[in-house]
Amino acid sequence: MKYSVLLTSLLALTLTACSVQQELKNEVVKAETSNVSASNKFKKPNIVFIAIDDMNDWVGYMGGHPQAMTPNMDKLANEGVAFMNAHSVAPGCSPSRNALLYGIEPYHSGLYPFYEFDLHKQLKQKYTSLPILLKSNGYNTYGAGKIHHGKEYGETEWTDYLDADHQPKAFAKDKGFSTNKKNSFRPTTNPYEEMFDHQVASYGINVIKNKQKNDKPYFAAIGLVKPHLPFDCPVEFYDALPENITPPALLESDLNDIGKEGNSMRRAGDDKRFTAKNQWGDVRKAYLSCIAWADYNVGRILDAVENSPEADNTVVILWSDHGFHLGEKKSFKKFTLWEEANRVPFIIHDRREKETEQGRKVTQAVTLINVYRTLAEMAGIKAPDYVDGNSLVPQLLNQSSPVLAPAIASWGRGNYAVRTENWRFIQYFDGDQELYNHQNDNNEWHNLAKLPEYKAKVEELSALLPKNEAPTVEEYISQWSVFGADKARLKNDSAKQSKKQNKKTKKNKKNKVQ
Ligand SMILES: [Ca+2]
Repeated sequence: MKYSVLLTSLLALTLTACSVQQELKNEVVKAETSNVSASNKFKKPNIVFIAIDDMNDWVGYMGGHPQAMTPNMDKLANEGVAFMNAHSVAPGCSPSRNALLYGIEPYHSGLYPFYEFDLHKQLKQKYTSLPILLKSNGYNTYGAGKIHHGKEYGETEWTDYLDADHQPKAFAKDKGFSTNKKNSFRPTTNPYEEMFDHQVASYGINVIKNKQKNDKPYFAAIGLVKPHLPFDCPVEFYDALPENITPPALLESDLNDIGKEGNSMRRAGDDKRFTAKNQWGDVRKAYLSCIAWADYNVGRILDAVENSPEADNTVVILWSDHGFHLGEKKSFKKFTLWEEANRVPFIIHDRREKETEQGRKVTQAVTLINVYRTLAEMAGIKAPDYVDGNSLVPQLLNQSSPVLAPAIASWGRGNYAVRTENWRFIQYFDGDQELYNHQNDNNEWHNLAKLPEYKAKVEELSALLPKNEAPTVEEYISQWSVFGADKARLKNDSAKQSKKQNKKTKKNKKNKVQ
């Protein structure tokens, strides 16, 4: 429609300049391309949905680290559409996955922090999760590994689900180190088949392989848990990395222009410890090895798709729930509103559109909130009205189509980051602000928010922040993960509660003694 209007108006102007004619030709080609996709719209594709845990931009095609070993994700990016400026909705597993899978921004749902798993029962009364949407609209839904944050394997969502085994691990001698079971940075010597992600990928491969012609289309949700802590994976992937790992670029004075709330999100203790004990090299090497291991399993899944009889009617979507700091801003882990904790690998390869989308790179900022509507459109299903975000199908067909939904991340009520193509703006609940220009400051070293010449930019980006915030859902809340406007109050409440509890226990003990 858009193209035919353009065509008519251009013809009416009877412009003859060669460049205009060329432009016209391009538009006609684009118009034809978009007709091709229109014909596919009504054919339900199989969907291979690869969810990765805690993988930042240390992936080859993203350029986050020079020693990344990710041939399979790089290949997928070269075949499909890679969103180069993609970000999590929240830099933590629970809020990120809740937003993506229920299709709702934290500032609309109130789901800013982490929750106990029991919360899902009540969420399903209120919202339609993506698996439920697909299952009730003609799909067989299969899941394995980590999809939701929490074991949610019920039959309302899943035709079948694999709860893979965590086998006891054997560790290679004299490689890496560990301080406890979770903070472990050591390679393993178990056979690959014993590893959780191998089992999870194998389950997905079986779904892909065993699809019969007359079966319903499938949604195969394959949730890999690496590179999440502990950073342990088969030793071959560890040994394939060089001895010396390049550290990320660091600026000693980086934190001088960051306020109280920003600083409170950092894991300063971990950074201090790794620096003092000279352990950052081992930590980074173990992280990169787990990325390589995840990539190996992604490769197994992609091979299965490639060799499946329905390869040309399959959509592959790969995403990570959020990023990860490995020393940048003197921080370890996630839970900040900076680039490193939020930027994620995000690739969509609609194999029905092989010819048109090959290797496109979208540089506009997007968040994973758009996944729900994108997959709903691809499957020809109407998303429920409450669902946030927009379908990215226009960007899959033409990377210059403007993304409609602003890219906003939140970490605690009142704390938000807005990402655009070139800028990151952070607004904290206490009024503090940060502004970074990614055209010349990829590392987010220089906070421009307080400089008078950036006042207009701050105002422009502030206008994108949510106008109304849902109150934080407090049932089943994980207290440790509360940041922002509710932190002090909830901390007080829980302190009062435990004081009360202690008094009660003491009284009971006294009564017993008497
Ligand atoms: Ca700085």
